[in-house]
Amino acid sequence: MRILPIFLFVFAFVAMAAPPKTLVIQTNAQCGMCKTSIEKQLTNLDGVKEAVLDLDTKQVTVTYNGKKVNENELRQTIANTGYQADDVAPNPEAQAKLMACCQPKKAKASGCCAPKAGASCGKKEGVK
Ligand SMILES: [Cu+2]
Repeated sequence: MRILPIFLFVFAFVAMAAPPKTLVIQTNAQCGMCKTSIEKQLTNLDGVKEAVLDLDTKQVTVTYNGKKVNENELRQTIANTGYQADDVAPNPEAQAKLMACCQPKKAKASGCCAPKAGASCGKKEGVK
């Protein structure tokens, strides 16, 4: 096994350099407010460089330092904000505090969710 030492060397080198990792997490974000709060909570974490949520796919792409924060912590942060994160269920208390339209069960009934990023849940699109 001559390749193993080489592999370990490369691995050690890569670990030292700590290039940013990227993780895509499936959430259940409903609107621009969901997007803002998920991105904000993630970027508040030490080690997270960037978090961008795509409202079309509801996936958030996180760029982070794998030495400072791990995948489970990223998902847990989203769950603690009140949202689904892959197979991690949302924290029920946090979810209950979200705007009604940001909660999956109430979202359809209230119909107030703003479809675009930056828009507010408090106002219906196109309604004064
Ligand atoms: Cu929302």
